[in-house]
Amino acid sequence: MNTRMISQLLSAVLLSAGLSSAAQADVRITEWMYSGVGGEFIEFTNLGAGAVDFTGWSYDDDSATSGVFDLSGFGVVAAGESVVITEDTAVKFIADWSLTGVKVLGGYTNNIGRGDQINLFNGATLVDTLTYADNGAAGGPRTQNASGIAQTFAALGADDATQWQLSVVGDFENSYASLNGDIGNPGYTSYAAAVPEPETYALMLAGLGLVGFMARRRKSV
Ligand SMILES: [Ca+2]
Ligand SMILES: [Ca+2]
Ligand SMILES: [Ca+2]
Repeated sequence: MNTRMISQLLSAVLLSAGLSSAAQADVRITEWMYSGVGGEFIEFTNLGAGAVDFTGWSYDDDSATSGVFDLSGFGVVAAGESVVITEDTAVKFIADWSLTGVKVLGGYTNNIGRGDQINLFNGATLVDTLTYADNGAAGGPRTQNASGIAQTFAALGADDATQWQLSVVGDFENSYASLNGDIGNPGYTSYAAAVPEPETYALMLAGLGLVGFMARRRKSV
């Protein structure tokens, strides 16, 4: 591989990195439990490369109306950060799940049922939606006393509940039992780590540059 080819490869890597981060939807529904011994909850995660200001964001169930439950209280949500809403009080939810450093907004009253819809809005714009009903056409797991988690990264944002499954203790999302015995992983998703940070691209490029340098050295010896 000559220097020109290496520099072309580097450009291609840079370009694909830029494109994939731009095409990456920023915030996704990443977990939900419609009913539990403790309060039901929904988790949203910022899967983008940059922070997202939640001022003016809101949640609703199948009435699908923006502004119903205000999410402005989350403030600025960092890249990779998961935030949680619950019908419980935030204080009780945080205690039940032994959370530290997780933003929780409690007290929503537009509860979700066994078959329902989760809608996330930025202003009037629908950012993500998930329709589910284990007893209906939408399918998906019955998230009673255990939350629903996406089987793959691609399932996030796909609005296809059949690509979700019940969390079990010790699964790939590090699910665990709350003090109430509900199973889940509120405030965390392994999928956040699947999104490369800009620093990672820089490291990849540095690595490629080193490979190119060594290749050139080997040739000149
Ligand atoms: Ca419920
Ligand atoms: Ca409903
Ligand atoms: Ca989670």
